[in-house]
Amino acid sequence: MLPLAAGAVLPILGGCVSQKQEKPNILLIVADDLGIGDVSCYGMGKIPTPNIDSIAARGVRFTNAYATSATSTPSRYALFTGMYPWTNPDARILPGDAPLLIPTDIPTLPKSLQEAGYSTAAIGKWHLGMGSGHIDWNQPISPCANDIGFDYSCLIAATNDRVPTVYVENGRVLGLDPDDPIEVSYEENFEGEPTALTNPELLRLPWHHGHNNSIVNGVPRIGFMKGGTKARWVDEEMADYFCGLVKGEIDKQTPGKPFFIYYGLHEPHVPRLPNQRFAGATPYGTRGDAIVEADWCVGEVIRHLDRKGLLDNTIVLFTSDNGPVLQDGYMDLADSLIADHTPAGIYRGGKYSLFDGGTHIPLLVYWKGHTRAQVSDALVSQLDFFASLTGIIGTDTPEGLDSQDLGKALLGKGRKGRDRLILEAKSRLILKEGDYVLIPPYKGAKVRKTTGTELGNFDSWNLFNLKDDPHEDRDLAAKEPERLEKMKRTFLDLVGDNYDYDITAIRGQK
Ligand code: NG6
Ligand code: CA
Repeated sequence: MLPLAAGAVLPILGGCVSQKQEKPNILLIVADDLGIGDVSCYGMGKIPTPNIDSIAARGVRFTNAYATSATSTPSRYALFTGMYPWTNPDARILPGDAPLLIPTDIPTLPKSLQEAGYSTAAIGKWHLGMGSGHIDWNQPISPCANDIGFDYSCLIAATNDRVPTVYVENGRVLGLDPDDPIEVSYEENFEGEPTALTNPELLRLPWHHGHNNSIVNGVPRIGFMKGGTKARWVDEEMADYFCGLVKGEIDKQTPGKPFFIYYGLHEPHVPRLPNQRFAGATPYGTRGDAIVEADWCVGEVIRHLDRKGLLDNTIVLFTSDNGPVLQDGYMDLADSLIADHTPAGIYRGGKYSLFDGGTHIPLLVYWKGHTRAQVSDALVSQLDFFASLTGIIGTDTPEGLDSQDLGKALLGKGRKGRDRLILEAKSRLILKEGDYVLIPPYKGAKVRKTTGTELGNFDSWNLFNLKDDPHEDRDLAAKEPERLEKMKRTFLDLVGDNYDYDITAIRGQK
């Protein structure tokens, strides 16, 4: 056990009239498509992230932490529900008008925290759907994030490249002019509305693949949208907007009542349009500059907590929803300017991939007086945040979750992580167990041409030892047949019918 540092919260003693809060606040920051090599304290890449690194300066830096999935929706589903995303066949990249993916009657992390007396807020990227079918964006949208455990929410419905390009606060589009109603479609354009195909002259950021529907702020998007002109976000102001909301949320807190804030950073997901003041912050183009912007936001929020005297009793977690990608649909030069920067660090693949770079993400955890500067190689997943955080704050953890209580590991008080973890990329599943990873055969292209991603699709079972071979270059299937058989059995026992050689065709994911 670590000794409690001065200023750490001690249990209230009998007779003490102190209003001291017993449970710690929780600030969970989840970046979008940020690689392990994009965070400078991992010592792999070249972009400076001093504010994010400051979490690790007195906290735990995990070198073996995983999102459950190589894309956002399933990854965030697991994080909030504590369930493997492949147990819900709808948990895959959602359009901006998708219904709420998380059923309102299942346990969620924010609900459990609410029950434990927390005020809860979700700010930033959502991508878990809202409403129950066809959404009228001009009316209150129900159910929404507030129905799965958040007292307050202000969100982008999906991603910053998908319509509608508006903020949705507590289920209502913010700043909507009733005389200019919003309409959204993922099927067809609205008559007379410009798209990237009909009006390329309106574009200030050209598209590379996909992203050729409605144009908002000179940026072509996925999906069609009409109206809601005043409500549309300004991409370059999004970081300041959400950062300001998080600070405002901190200011709103009642003394003595703990809070949970989920802060979904939109960076460095495409389109990468950081504020002008970050232009040229790195030699890596707008992707690098967007990462510096995200780092600035993290610093702002941490400094704000500190100024308010709240940092001392706040568990700060910083992570990313999936691995990095350079070319994800716009001609923003992210790939040609990459030079010596390595977003996925020493790992192979990235976003969308079954290779390690798809899900091996940064994770930093800091809680003053409880964590000390250290590096942990315990295998932990965002899937485990639910049971671990409820365990740490001493409240009930619902039965039947896939989430494991790794609270000790998360605070650096033990090195015991998970024994094994199923990872997912576009419905394809693999098994990670100890130092080994088992990749079953999958039909489909070896490389996703549009993004240049090595997908990890093999014709046979592949086995890698990540400790000796972090880049997964040497298949050990023939060399270690016994381990291969054993891991195959474990994998098939765990995933059952969810393993299918041709799964992407079945689930319609390309
Ligand atoms: C893909 C988009 C990509 C990105 C991704 C979601 C195309 C061609 N590509 O379908 O640009 O938006 O979805 O990313 O449309 S995620 O990080 O939210 O999962
Ligand atoms: Ca993502």
